[in-house]
This record gives sequence, C-alpha cells and structure tokens, in this order.
Amino acid sequence: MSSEKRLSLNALSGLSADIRTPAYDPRDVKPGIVHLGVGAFHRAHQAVYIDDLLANDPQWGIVGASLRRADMRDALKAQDNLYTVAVRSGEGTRLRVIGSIGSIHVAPEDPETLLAALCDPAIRIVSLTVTEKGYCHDPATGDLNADHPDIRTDLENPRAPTSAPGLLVEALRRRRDANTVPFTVMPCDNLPANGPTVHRIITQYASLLNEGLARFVERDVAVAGTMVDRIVPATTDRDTAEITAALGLNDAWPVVTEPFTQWVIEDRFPTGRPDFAAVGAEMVSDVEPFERMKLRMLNGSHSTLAYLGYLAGYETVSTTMADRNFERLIHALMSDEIMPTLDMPGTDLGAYRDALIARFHNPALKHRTWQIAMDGSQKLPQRFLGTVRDRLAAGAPIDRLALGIAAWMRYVTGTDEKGAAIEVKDPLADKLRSIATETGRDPERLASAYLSLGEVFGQDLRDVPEFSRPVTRALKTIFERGAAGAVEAAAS
Ligand code: CS2
Repeated sequence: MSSEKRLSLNALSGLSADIRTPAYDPRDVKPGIVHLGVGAFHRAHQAVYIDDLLANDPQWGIVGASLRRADMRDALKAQDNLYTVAVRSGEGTRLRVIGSIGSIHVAPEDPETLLAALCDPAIRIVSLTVTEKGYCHDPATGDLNADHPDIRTDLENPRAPTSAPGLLVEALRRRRDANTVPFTVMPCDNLPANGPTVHRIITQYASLLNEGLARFVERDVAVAGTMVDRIVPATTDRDTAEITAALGLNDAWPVVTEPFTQWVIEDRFPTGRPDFAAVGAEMVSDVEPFERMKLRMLNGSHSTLAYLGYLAGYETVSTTMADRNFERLIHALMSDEIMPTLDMPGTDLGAYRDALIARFHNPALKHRTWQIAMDGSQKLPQRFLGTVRDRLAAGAPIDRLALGIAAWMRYVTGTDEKGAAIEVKDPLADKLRSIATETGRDPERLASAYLSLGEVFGQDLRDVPEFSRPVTRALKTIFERGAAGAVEAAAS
C-alpha cells in the first residue's frame, strides 16, 4: 500500500484534481504565528483556517512547536511540512493538502531556537493546544499549580523553560527587554474561560519570578480566548496507509477529521491579527458563552459516552451511539440537564444538540472511547461540574450528570467489567487506582473518597448531599448492573 514517492512541494502538481492543495506557494509565506502543541487537533483545525488565509495574506504562516516529542517534526520535515487532512463522513472521504506550517521546533531539543522564534517581532500571535494538563494548573480552581514538577523545574531555571507557562513568560520577558511589542496569547484548548484562565496562570507564574514582570504580563499582554470545535481522532496506521493509497504519495503523518468545524475568537489583538472572519471564524467580544455551551454540551456528552461506552464494551463513539439506550441518554442529558443551564440568545440550542448527536453518529470517524476517557481528572470540572453547580443552585436534579461522573469513577479504578485492566491515562492515575484498592471498591466508600479530591471537585461540593447522593447511587447501579444496565435504567 505504501507509495514510492513522498509527499513534497514538487510532487503537488501531480496530485489528482479532486485533491485540494495550497492556493499559494508555501515558499513565499512569512511566519506570523507561533503555535505551541502541533498535534492532530491543531493540524485539522487552526492550520486549515490559516491555509485558507495565506492565499490572500501570506504574512501569517505558522511556526509549530512540539513541547515533547520529535517524531512528528521528523516525519513532516521529510515532506516539506506538508500533510493531508482527510475529511470523513458517511458519504466518503475528501482529501486536502495543507501547507500553512512552515517549520516545527522541538522544545526539549533546543529551547533557544524556539525562544528566538517567539521573540521575532514578526510573530504577533502565539496560540496553544497543549491539552488541559499542559497549563500546569489546578483544574478545580484554574490557578497555577506552583508545585507542578514542570513549574518547579522552570522556576529553578526560568531562562530555559520547558512548560507552556514558562515558555510564554520567558519569551514575553525577552520581548519586553528588547522593546518588542508583546505577542497576543491565543489558547485553543478546552478550558473554561480559556482567555482569563490562561492570563491568570501566566501572571501567577510570572509573579513567582518577579513582581514587575507579573504586572507587565497582567497589564500589557493580551490573551484572546477562543472556542474551538472539530472532532479529530488520533490517526492510526490504517488511516495513514489508506490516505497514502488515495493520495498516490506517501504521507507519514496525515490527520483524519469530520466535516464540521467551528472557531469563535474573542477580538482582542492589540498588536494585529489576520482577517480570521474572512476564513470562517466568528469574531466576538465575549467568547465565554460559546465556550460554556460547547464544553457542557459536546465535551460533557463526549466524556459521558466515553466512560459508559468503554465500560459497556464499545470501542468508538459511533458504535456507542448506535445503542439506542445511549442515544436516548445523551439526548435527555443535553435537553433536561445541560440546556437549561445555558443562556444563549440567538442560538437554537435544540438544533445545536441535534447536530451534535448527528456528529457523534459519524460512522467513518472511529473515535475511540478510550481516547476521550484520557485525563478525566483534568476534564471533569469544565465538562460536568459547572453544570452540576448551576443545577444544584436551581434546586434541579442531576441524575444523568451524576451517571457520567460515576462512570468516570468506575473507569479510573483501572479494572473493567470483565476483570481486565484498563489503561488509565491521567496525571492522577496512580492516586486514583490506589484509592480504589484502599476502599475495596465499595461504591459508597469509593464515591466518598473520590469526591474528596479537592483538585477535581473543589471544596464546595464534597459535603453537599444533593450531589454526593445521586453520584453514589449511580456508582452502585454501575457496579450492580454494569454500565449498559445503568444506561438502560437511566434512558427509560
Ligand atoms: C474530546 C475532544 O478527547 C476529548 O476529550 O472530547 O477532543 C473533542 O473531540 C473536541 O473538543 C471537539 O471539538
């Protein structure tokens, strides 16, 4: 299945006419954005918008940075940093080659080169997709976790940072000292209020170094919040082989995604920005309502499907959704428990819900429940707990939200319903597993021990019976009847 020829600038002209290629010459592009975290999501989302933009405005090319591994950089370098986006739906696959990433740096290999790129006056935006845990914060409060191992390392050696907050603050400091205007920071991760949250995190990091620097970061640096949405499952070897065969050229690192894409951006770029709206982004003055809607509706449902679906033996979101009980549960979760907490004048929430359900059914995506289940301790607060707090304040029931939270608890015990080990990927995985062992997996003790994890649940929920009771009840049901049984009971 592998092709002899590698994807490259020279090979573009030989591609079949139905494969879209850059409408500009990538060699003419000048960098204007540094992006930290060039993973699959970035390459299927922001880099595609920028690819559209570069045809008219070639000064906004992307310098990518990987904060951990070198493998993607090596793969893309061998193909002139071009890669394929495969858009998949029930109707088939469309291929498009993207050229907006001009180069990729690997931070741990050479932090100085990355810092030099971050200090280039031509760079006016630094965007990030470093996942929830990449901000080294406490998910329950949104504050920097000063005890985080990466933060401790960076505080000891702030001129050669490794973490995202460390890199941003060091680059901003160097720019200030060189009289270069600061770049605008643009976080593109699924954090609640990601603009103010990231602004607070970097200000807090700076304050541990120097008060003057902290004041500068707080007052003179702009952080533009965003809501980003596109479902991008991890690329598998099979995807790579299929895309290579369809392309007729070897692409070592393509990405796979769905037709839907959305980007809402807070318009706060004092030192300049491209015309994002011209390529389909929505520019708004307040992005928080959009973020809240997306995190609660899409990501909250996604995590519910991931934990319950995995436990019930389903490998992907679409196979989980094909089970009518699960579909009914997700519909009811959104309609009865999440939508009443959202205030979105001008948005048809029912239509938004129905579109999400259709997206979750996309049979061509093969989005693994295990992938979404990852890092739950970092995801729960913004996906479930904000909704829970609003519901409790309104005196409203939370049974379906509680079922999703209980499924997370059951999942992170690390053993599935057949007694097999679950590979739990989470910064708290070891702690979560030992709590399960200590409590002997007794649902009441287990729920109570997990609910006292302040870094996830905060301090305000642990002693609220309206919260702990339904969660404990749901966890009991999952242990007694299995996840599928619990979903059946909740859906009826
Ligand atoms: C998913 C998200 O893996 C996950 O946790 O819920 O990556 C989701 O696919 C995106 O936020 C969709 O925009």
